[in-house]
Amino acid sequence: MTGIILALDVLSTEEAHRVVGAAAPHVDAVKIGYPLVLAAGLGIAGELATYGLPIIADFKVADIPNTNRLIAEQVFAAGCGGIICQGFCGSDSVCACVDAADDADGECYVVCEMSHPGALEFLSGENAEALARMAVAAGAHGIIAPATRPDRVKVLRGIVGEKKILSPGVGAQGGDPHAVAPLIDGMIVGRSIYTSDDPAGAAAAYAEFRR
Ligand code: OMP
Repeated sequence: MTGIILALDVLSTEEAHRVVGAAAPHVDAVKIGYPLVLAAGLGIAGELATYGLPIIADFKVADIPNTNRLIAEQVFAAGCGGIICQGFCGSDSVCACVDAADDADGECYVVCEMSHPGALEFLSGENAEALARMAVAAGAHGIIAPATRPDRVKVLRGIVGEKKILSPGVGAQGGDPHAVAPLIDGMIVGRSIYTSDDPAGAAAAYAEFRR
């Protein structure tokens, strides 16, 4: 099953409602992060939850366990159903997010390999594979892996088994949705939907990957 996850990196409450109001019937979850939350406040999570879609907080949490837990608790209390954390701080830091997610009946996803070219400097190859193994051991609900490198998603799938793989990098970053769709559980799509004059139509263009 591949779902479409709308990456809502817009910069105002009004724009957030305009895009989600239009695109909601064509997507399966909404991902919010620093751009929107710094502009509109964390309360936007609860507002967007009224559209009936799970809200994933992409704060790429990367701190000591205590701080990670405090961040994650705020995220779930605000109405989010999922959180994205970094893995490179270690398993205790990841476990803090996983525990907070479990307590809230939510989900925690660990970034293993990123989609941009700079990821090849540190966040790919053996490092990414070690992060994926750690994410599984930590009880994470899934990982983030790059749609820009389907071959790498395949390798990481071999490590995480049935865990969810959410994958950004199609559209504006040039990843091929056809290549990655069979390998993943969620396709994260941002600019190619939210910069469109017709966000509903732009989101509907990904319908063939929802199955
Ligand atoms: P677009 O490139 O506009 O489709 O947006 C992609 C979204 O996925 C943005 O919100 C990024 O912050 C996020 N993202 C990546 O692009 N690459 C990654 O490796 C990881 C993420 C993420 O964790 O969501």
